[in-house]
Amino acid sequence: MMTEPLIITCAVTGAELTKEDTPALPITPDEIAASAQAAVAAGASIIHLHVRDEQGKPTQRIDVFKQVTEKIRERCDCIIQYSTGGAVGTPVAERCAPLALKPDMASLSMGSMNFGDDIFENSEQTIRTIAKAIQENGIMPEMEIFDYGMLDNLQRLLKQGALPEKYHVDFVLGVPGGMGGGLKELMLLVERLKPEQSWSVAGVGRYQLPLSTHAITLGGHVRVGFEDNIYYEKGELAVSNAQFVERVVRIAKELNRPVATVSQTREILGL
Ligand code: KMH
Ligand code: ZN
Repeated sequence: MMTEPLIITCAVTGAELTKEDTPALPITPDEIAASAQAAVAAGASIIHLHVRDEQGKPTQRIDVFKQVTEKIRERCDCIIQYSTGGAVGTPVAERCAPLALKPDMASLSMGSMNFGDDIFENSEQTIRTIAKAIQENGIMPEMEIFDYGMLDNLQRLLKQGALPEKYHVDFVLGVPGGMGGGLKELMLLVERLKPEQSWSVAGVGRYQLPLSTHAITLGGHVRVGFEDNIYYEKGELAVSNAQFVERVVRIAKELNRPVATVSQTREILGL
């Protein structure tokens, strides 16, 4: 619905990038919290959260998630969504560990895929294990759909009762190894959802800007941030996560789509 407030998610750091890729990447707990705060001040209402250890390596350690969550909460009100994807190769038990902290939301990937040169493993057993931990902790999942067949996995597992019935859908398009990020690809996916199902799109790299605009006009929601894209324009690195959020807010305004506050986001998602 074009009148429904637009939910902006910011994926502030991810697990696959380093400061070598972009010096603006937030890595320490204070950097991540400050970057989240600035993204929220710019208009984001959900923070998709990965954290790093003392060496800057991706980690699913519960103590680090706790510390970063507290730092974000001290700075601003927002919906915090923990990653259960972790980094490629993170064992499933580690991926589930921070869920004990009961964040508002958690991501849940719907299938295995190539991920650049790596393999992002999400066997049915892995999905069931993570889904169970999400459900037991009363968390709202966001289903990460990287490819067309992952919607079939979602339907099948739902029918089998392996997934919570209430969820948000996020299409992550443009990962090398997953589905491309054109409008046709997005339409194929969106047309399979029930009209009342909330969805967002995260375009990777050069797909981020066009897909964000498509989602705004189609009545979907938008995810931006360094996890998915480090370039503001071709050849020009972004200076901050907030810079991406600010652009989405400007486009939404031009297209007459209001931007959701945190409480409106809670209402839309039924949190
Ligand atoms: N790091 C990627 C391999 C998620 O957060 O749930 C997977 C990922 C998905 O980031
Ligand atoms: Zn992620």
